[in-house]
Amino acid sequence: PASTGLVATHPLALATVNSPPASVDGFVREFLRELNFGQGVSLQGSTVNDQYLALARTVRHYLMARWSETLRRQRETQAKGVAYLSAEYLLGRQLGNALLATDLTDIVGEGLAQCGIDLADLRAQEVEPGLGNGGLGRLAACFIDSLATMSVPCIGYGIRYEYGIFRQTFVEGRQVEQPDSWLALGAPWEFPHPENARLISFGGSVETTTDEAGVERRRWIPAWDVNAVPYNYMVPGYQNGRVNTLRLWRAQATDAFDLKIFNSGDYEEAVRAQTFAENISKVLYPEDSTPQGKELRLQQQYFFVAASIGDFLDQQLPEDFDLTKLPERIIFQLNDTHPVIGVPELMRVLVDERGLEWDAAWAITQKCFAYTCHTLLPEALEVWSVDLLGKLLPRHLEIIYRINDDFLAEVRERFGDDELRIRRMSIIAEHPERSVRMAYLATVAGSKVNGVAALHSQLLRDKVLPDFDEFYPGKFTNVTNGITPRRFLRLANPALSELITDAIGVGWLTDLERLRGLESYAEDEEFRERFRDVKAANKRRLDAVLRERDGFTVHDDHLLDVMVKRLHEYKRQSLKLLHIVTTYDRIISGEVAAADVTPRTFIFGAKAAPGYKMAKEIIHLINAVGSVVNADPRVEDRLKVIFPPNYNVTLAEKVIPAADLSEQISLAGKEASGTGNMKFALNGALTIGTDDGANVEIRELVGNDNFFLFGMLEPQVEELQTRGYVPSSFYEADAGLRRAIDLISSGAFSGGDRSVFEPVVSNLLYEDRFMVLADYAAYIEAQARVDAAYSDVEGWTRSAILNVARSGFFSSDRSMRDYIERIWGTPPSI
Ligand code: 7GP
Repeated sequence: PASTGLVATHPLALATVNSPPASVDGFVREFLRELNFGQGVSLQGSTVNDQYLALARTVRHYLMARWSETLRRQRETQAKGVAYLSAEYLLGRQLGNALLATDLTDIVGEGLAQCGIDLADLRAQEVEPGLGNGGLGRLAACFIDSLATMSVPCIGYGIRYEYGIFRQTFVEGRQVEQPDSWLALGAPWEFPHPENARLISFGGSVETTTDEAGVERRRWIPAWDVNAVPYNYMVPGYQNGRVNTLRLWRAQATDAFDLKIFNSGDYEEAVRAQTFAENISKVLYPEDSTPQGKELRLQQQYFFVAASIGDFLDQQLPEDFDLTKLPERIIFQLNDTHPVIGVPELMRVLVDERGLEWDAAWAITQKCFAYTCHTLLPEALEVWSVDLLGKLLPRHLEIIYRINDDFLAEVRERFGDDELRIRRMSIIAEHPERSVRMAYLATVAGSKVNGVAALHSQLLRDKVLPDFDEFYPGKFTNVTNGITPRRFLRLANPALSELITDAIGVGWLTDLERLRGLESYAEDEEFRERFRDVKAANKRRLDAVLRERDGFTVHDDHLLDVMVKRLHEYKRQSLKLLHIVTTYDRIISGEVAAADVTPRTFIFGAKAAPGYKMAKEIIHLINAVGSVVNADPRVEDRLKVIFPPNYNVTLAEKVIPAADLSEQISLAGKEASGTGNMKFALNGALTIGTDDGANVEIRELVGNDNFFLFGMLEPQVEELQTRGYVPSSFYEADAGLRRAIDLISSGAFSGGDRSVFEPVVSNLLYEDRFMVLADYAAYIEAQARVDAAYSDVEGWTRSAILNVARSGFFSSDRSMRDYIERIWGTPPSI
């Protein structure tokens, strides 16, 4: 409905938005207009930032007609869609993707050149929105890209954090976190709509009231509230005329400040309430798979989920919508447990606000949610103390209790008074404190529960939620993760994309299985040479980026051995480090001549959660080993360890296409899936990896000969655990391992100070929760296989090409098809 309520009389008022002409002249005119009227500067007087902002807005104009058309059609058809609820979206830069979606890259490049501007400089000006920590947030970004490209109706809902994932710097090799002010230079991709703010309440108490019909109803009397202001972002499909919406919420105080107190001169007190409310969307919690018990985090979760569900019911549905039909119209996909508070919220809205009976509301709710789990680490399964939840959301706690009572009654009906089972399955845990197990709530409420790789989904059923699997046959399913080939092949690796298109034609970008057509080219000598040229060019490009960014150099004749991901002990960056130290030790002890060592450059990229001490110690150790190894003349430059700080999506797009070897070395049974592993394979790196997460499926697809498998399998890990794992016995038994660890403890990487890395060393020797030492020997042996394989240039290239050719399965388009088929039942609507 038009907001003015007036009937439009001007002939242009009813026309749909028109796109500017897709020609160089048309673009230049539009761009200069934005520069002049939008930025308020002349071309001569403009800064690079002015030009970038004007360009972004201009490109936006080309998407606008598609966006309004998409919205119009959705309003009209009311087709079933997906509301993706995610606390994180790790989007990466927007400009390149928008240009690709509109097919404007050449026109824009040419037009800017006519203005004396290099498109590359403007691209480099963009600060990526880092509104996620790692895999889970990046996955959400890939999924919404795929859904738009497949013309599936989807709204992404999340939080517009003022500060995203911290900017990592190193001071004397140690991680120091800086705030990420991604909004400081302007945010040209967002559309704020303060007039559509929604009121979100917290705290207070619950009362019983009697309605007109004499029925008793529970009513929440909240104590305080905050506004949720929507910021809309375009999610363009790849050259298909569709633009979906990502709606991120920002917290704004309902009362800006207390004028009376302000005038009395107590400025701090005057804005206290405002600061408190607005903190809700101030900063992304910098963690990944570690527990966090902060009240603010629960506020964030409820804030965005309540705003999103309310927005959907009030704004996206026709006014007379019959809510019993809600499951035919929407599925709320829960990206891990962060949005699970949406379950009692929907119940509250349906029962308390819309007057539905409990059973009817529950029947709707159970069909409207589905839950994706992204972890196997017990400490990463969210729980909220009943005290906190009851204080912040008293009515929701009541609803959760009722859901639990009804659920446990069903369990009793099936299994009798099996008290152990009841206690195991209760949504409410009693120890160590009374708390709500959010994963259980999601499982009970969700129509489906999925893990993110075949092995993960199996372990989820067998180890994490076995009682629920037994209780709900058919509820558990798998959808193996995927990655968008638009960003991670076409945009990140234009040289390889061109080579692929030359060989197999266009079409692979939206149908990635077509890469299979490359298999035969693995046998083509000329193609192999061109493939190597591409890899070498990507290494030179990375070299240029890292030189300018951090002063590092990358040799294009080195094997590029890359481990980029969050720093976590289960991912085992320390195992990679032990390999480096062992190789170094062999050189300096004279066991091998430097000249006989395969020249390798090791690249690390990893942020540690600020409160995760051991992870930060490991970062320090990587940097320390790097400075010693890189400076030691005995190494003759054949080993280089580089660790550029602040690994993010932008850097990933440069690092991954250059890599030869992809390190995916988590302890079997700990990495839910991994998605970096897919990006590397798709870009022609070979994987050295354990039988974990999606590595299992990667190996099955690319073939054993094109993958370096090592280490214990999950059942062996389990068995060793049960037998009693004694890490030091591996240290005692393996001379190479002993020497590597002794070298670290000797102070060789800490200026002779033996105390610096003592915590890392003792952790490995006496605790080693993730069995680094147990897998060390197998890892070293596998790395020797890597060296041998790499010395066969043609054989290596053949394997690399086959990795590309056989990675089509890992497109996030395929993941979305699986979600549609196994979970959502959403027909793609064109
Ligand atoms: C990650 C998993 O660790 C990774 O294996 C997976 O590929 C990714 O999700 C996407 O499914 N998990 C997280 O990023 C995370 O924060 C919290 O998990 C439970």
